[in-house]
Amino acid sequence: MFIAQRMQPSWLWAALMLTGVASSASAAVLASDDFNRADSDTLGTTPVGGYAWQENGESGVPGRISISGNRALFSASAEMGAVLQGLSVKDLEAEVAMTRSTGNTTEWAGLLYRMTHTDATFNGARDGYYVIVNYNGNFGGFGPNEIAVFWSLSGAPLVEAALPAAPAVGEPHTLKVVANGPTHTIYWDGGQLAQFTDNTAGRNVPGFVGLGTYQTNLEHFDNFVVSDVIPEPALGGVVTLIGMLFHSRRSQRSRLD
Ligand SMILES: [Ca+2]
Repeated sequence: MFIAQRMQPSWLWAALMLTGVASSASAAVLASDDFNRADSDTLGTTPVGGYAWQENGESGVPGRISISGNRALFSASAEMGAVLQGLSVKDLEAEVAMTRSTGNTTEWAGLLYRMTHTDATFNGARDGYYVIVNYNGNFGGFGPNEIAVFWSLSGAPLVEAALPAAPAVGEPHTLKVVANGPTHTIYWDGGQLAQFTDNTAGRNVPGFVGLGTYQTNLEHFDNFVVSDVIPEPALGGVVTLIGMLFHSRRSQRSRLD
């Protein structure tokens, strides 16, 4: 109150503008893949970033993870994963367009991040965050048409939320996660769906990013993008900034007086 009463509007604006600039610093794209290339039995490398996809699970069989119609196609009935080699990041934004391309046999599909290993699949054998869109499966009370995030597929979900509507076969949807320190936010088709904080030791660390499926018989992924995230300034920093501006103005006035 004291500060607000004594500060001139111009100083308030300056403080607000600086705060805005600090919290909206642009993120840089680290890797992206539109999968727009010739059909192939392997995913290859990302056009932006040049990271090689490591295909896990049943990828050894041609066609189980492939480029098909300018999208990535996962077409096995077991756990699968595709993780970028050489890109380890902690604070990130990861986004992908995903399309459930068959009906009842499709269970899970989604994103992996902060993974300890690049050979991860949706089987929980590797530590990391699993963002799972559940079309048709059941796992510890986590049911169809929900999104949940697990650490290593162990224990209860860290967060769980119902999808706005059941994804129809052939209908693309956008899944995005923003991980900033211990705070994780999940978006579906651009809208925030869930958020959680995880302060467990050993989880606020860099790791690998990728795609995963489980019991999925035809899931298409497209437009995968990984960006870094500039950590937002702590509230204490903002208060300090305003305090410094106020102090500076009072000093000027003292000298003038
Ligand atoms: Ca594409």
